[in-house]
Amino acid sequence: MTRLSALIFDVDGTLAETERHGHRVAFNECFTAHDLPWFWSEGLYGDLLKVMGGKERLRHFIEHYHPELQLQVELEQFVKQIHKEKTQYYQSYVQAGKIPLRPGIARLICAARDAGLKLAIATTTTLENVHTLLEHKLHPEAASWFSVISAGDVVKAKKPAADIYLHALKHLHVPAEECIAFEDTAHGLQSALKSNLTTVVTVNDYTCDEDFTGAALVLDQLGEPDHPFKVLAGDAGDAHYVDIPLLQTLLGEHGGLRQRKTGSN
Ligand code: XBP
Repeated sequence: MTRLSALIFDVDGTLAETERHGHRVAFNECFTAHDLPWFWSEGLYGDLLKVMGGKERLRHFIEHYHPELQLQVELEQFVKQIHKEKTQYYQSYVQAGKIPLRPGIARLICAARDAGLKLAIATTTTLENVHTLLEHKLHPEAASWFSVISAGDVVKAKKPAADIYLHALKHLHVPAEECIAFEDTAHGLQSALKSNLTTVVTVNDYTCDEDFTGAALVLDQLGEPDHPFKVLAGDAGDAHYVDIPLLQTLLGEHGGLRQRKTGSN
């Protein structure tokens, strides 16, 4: 049976619920600071989330909702400046303890370390946002627990392109067949599947209606011993929370199926 060697985590929506009350609020605070008459409601932000990447999302918003602005500013410089300031607001929220890790994340990461598995991150957000979240919400040294943190502009094509997961796999020095990825969006799942990764999805209230075809397991959250998960798709056997034995079983079942489908051995 294929050995489980590494876990690869998405960040926003997977490690923590960072979008609705984090990035969205930070963008709005930034717009106010610049006297821009813009407000991203929770509903509008849900639509804008279809565009991965904060800079790409802001550029999409301007091009589609305020095209006239493109003639008034140097767009790329404007987007970079707003995004840089937004990142500072977002980090202040994390540092103030406003954005907790999702259930099961700290427990599973510690269990993976105890089991000698490698850890990696594959995310669209910035490297500094990942460090801030890990160091404030997991452990001051947590960033060093990860063999590789593939983040943001380290690749040109954002999710659903495979690039960010392929970057993480390249620096992990572990074959995709020995890894499991964790995601929360259909875009993220597609990126992981294109990288031939067995993937566990934990939905959130922005993504619960998305198409997760191809995921090994779809859950409401990773679960804790006293807070069992809800299985939305796939087979978790008798498990009530995600632990290393369940992931090893999933890899054996799903990883083998993927190899037979792709003819890779
Ligand atoms: C989700 C994203 C990110 C965040 C905002 O990333 O699309 O862009 O919404 O972060 P993940 P930035 O791959 O972790 O799900 O503004 O730093 O891009």
